[in-house]
Amino acid sequence: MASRQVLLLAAAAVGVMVLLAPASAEVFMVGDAAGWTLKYPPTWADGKTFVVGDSLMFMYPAGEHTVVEVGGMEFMTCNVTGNKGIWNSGSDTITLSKSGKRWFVCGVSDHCAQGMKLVVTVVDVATPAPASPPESFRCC
Ligand SMILES: [Cu+2]
Repeated sequence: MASRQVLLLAAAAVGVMVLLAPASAEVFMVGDAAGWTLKYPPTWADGKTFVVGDSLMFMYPAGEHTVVEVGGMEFMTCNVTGNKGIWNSGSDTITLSKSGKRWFVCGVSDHCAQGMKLVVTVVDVATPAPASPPESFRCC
């Protein structure tokens, strides 16, 4: 009888772990159909949840735009000097490797001022419950 209860508990524990397991990493196509162009919709990121491990894919005609990672202050003013990184292949995938805010703008001409700017807030995955066994497992 006791062993049966343990089995049930174990099954329940596995079920909980499966439910809490992080979903596989998502790849977000920045701007969706508009891509990373002057048609980039400024509200694109609204309502989206970016989780550590997800990535952003910037698609644009190479040579016409760039992706420049900047700080929050630079983002406000479209200042790309002292940037944290530049991508210009036209098909740039940037992995969101840690939680926090990241700011991206286009570094070409006045495109940033025209709306080619993206801020994302990256959140940690909901962490599964600690691995310590339930009370009943420890007992004799
Ligand atoms: Cu541009």
